Amino acid sequence: MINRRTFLNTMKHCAVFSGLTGLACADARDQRPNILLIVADDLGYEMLGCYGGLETDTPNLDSMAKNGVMFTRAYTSPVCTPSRMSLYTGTYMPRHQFSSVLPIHVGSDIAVDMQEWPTYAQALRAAGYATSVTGKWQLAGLEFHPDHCRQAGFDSWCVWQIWKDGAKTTRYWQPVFNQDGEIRQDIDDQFGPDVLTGYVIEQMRSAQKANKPFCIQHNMLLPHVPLVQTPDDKKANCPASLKNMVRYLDKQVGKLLTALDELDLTENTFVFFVGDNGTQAEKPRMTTAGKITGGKWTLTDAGTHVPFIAFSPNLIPSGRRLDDLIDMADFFPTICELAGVKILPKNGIDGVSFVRPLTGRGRGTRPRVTAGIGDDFFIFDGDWRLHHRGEKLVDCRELPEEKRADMNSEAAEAAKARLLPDLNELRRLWNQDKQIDRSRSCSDHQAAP
Ligand SMILES: [Ca+2]
Repeated sequence: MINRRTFLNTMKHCAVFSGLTGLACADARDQRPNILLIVADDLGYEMLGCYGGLETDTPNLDSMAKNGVMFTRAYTSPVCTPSRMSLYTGTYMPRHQFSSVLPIHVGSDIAVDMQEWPTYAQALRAAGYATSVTGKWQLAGLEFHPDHCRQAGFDSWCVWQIWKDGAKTTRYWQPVFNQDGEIRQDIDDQFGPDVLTGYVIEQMRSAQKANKPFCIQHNMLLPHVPLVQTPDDKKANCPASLKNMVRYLDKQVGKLLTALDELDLTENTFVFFVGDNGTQAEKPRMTTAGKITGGKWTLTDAGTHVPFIAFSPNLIPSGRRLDDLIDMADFFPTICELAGVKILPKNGIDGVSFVRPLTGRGRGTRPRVTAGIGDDFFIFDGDWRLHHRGEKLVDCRELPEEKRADMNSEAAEAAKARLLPDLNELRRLWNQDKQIDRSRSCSDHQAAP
């Protein structure tokens, strides 16, 4: 993808280069766009000011939305593992069947077979992208599978090693991070999220130096529990709070956008910011549209509706707010399309590219999204949600309020008839041979990382 500004800059670069060497410039710079995919941990859409959130301050994300594209209807499964499997592999939960949290935080040696489940990162790496990943790595314990990030398609990684020497470690203060196979020894006095921000900037810089486009999946650790004091809280002597952790997350996003500018990379980079599942909070959250209750772990709107902002002021028309439905599985084909990478039949993905709405060329083509946890999943068209379990139909026409549909109404009956074929297709996937022993998944919500 090239535009006028990129083209002119390239010509400028070529002129300098050929002037110095006396050689003609034969496409000295790889012009494929960079991808920075930022994934927040446990952040529902209602926590951002730009989505009507009234309880937090998110100036950087609000500005990113204002100068980018804000998708108002992005959905995913309500807990890490099923959501992230859909993100990496472009498949729905009933297909990949990793339906709850893998118990790597309690020392299990279970691992997702990354040959069986190809990722978008493998495809981009094979096409010459510099790929890296940070933060939450939920698909295997690195103590038992030290090369797992590489197998999943990432050249380099700086991830929280959740389990080490027979015990669970921490992500925030005294973080235990595995960088490219080694435990970082230099970060004891640092706040984990700061370490990751530094690593991402380093990765962008080194890809630029190597004249390679980069694809970085930055799995932020914030604002997942436990509630801890951020460095700013410590300075101001404030108690730990979810609000301040979200504020700190926002600040880290701001730092990354500034770094892109300083490296002169903004013009050729797509920045995506998305949540991996709904907020984990006991208390309701107020928004301009009403009160949001519940969140993570539940197959409700609050559990599955996540923020998704795209920012690339030079590559996409900015200042748009779109209600096209986005499913977490859609990032795989979208990223591949933006990078000019062909998706192979072996990938067998369910995702649908959202490049059309992203670039302002038309509406998205996805009519429905899905999400799942445990032994339930749903199909949702933006107004009605039909669940596998009990064929429960939920009326979502007045979100954030949702209510069980009145099956005596014609509208509900028609909605069920429309959604049932798609639900049955998901059931067909779900009833295929199981890829994993799901009894090994963790069902203890409190014990999850
Ligand atoms: Ca999560």
